[in-house]
Amino acid sequence: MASSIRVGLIGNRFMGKAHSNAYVKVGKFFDLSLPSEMKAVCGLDQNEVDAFAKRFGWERGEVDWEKLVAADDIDLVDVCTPGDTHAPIAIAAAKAGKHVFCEKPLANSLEDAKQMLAAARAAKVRHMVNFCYRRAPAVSLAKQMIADGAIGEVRQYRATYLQDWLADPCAPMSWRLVKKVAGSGAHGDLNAHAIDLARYLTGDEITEVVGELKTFVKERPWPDGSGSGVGASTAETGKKGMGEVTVDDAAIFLARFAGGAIGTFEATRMATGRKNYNRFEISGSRGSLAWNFEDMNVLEYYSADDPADRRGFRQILATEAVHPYVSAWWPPGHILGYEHGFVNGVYDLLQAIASGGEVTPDFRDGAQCVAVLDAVVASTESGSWQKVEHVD
Ligand code: SOE
Repeated sequence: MASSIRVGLIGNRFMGKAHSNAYVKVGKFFDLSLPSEMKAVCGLDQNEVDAFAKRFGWERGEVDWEKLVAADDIDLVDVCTPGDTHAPIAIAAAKAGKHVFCEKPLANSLEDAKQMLAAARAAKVRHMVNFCYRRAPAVSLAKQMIADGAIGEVRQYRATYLQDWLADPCAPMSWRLVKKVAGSGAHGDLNAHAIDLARYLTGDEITEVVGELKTFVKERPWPDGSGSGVGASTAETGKKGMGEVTVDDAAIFLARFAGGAIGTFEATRMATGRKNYNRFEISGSRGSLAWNFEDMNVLEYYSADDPADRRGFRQILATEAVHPYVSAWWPPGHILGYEHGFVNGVYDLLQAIASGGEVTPDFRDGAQCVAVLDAVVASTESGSWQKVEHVD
């Protein structure tokens, strides 16, 4: 029996920071069955990754992910790289007998996602995709309430995920705008979260979709390294002049669920004024639930079973010790933020590794999400409803 879970992280940008912070915090706030050890972090540049390792407390910095994945002192490989590298890294890690944690979307194609799932299953390792919004206490609470029947039968699911960092046509190029690297744009980046939340919350599968992907700004300047924000991390390419945007700026689709519900999904990086407006509203036969990440501790709940003269949406502040994950954190009313979703997720993963138990969302969930994403793309091309492949 191992005495700790030794982690190797690949990627030291936005997600690399969020995951590093999670490993720093998890053992300080949660009681872990086995402690985790921050062994190695891998990046593109040795000086940069060494500085990153020092800052976050990783024992060493590396620039060769194959070496990290094969290392004897690593039990869990955490993949925080762009989508085109998820499959080779995760498959190599599973083959080396390592547990794998991977950023979303799981892969840029369903074929890759299925191979990742097969490799993880064959190696009998734990596998998890980081859909971080599942672990916001208000979202976990919504899941429990739907399962308990609080809103009756789910009839309509509405998801809107709105950002605006590409609304300015001069906003720079980045890997996120290159199809070969990112797979797709707002669709894979944001609709992936929305699809995952829909599957998680309803416990149902999306079986058919029809949609539209749109690119409004078709070329953008390569960055000079002076910018900041989500899209400003491609200076290392050294590219100059204008670059071609090969992904969507916005993606919308309609969905049919196996259980009879219908849904609308909208993702965009062009919604001026909206920064990370990840919202769902679920209408059921006996009530509704609504949530918006921009006020992430609040769950809105309407019950048709309330007395007729008292009905109305109530706001549940999900900061009580009885709410999911909250007892590990602060007293009531002391709200949680973006980073807590990552810490809560890493806690669940480490506990599953320690116990040998299941953890979700796993690679099957990740692959099913990619199946929905791909079906929407196919429907855009065919102009008609498309069946979503079921991943076993
Ligand atoms: C950028 O669009 C981004 O950081 C996504 O990549 C994340 O998954 C999302 O949580 C916030 O927005």
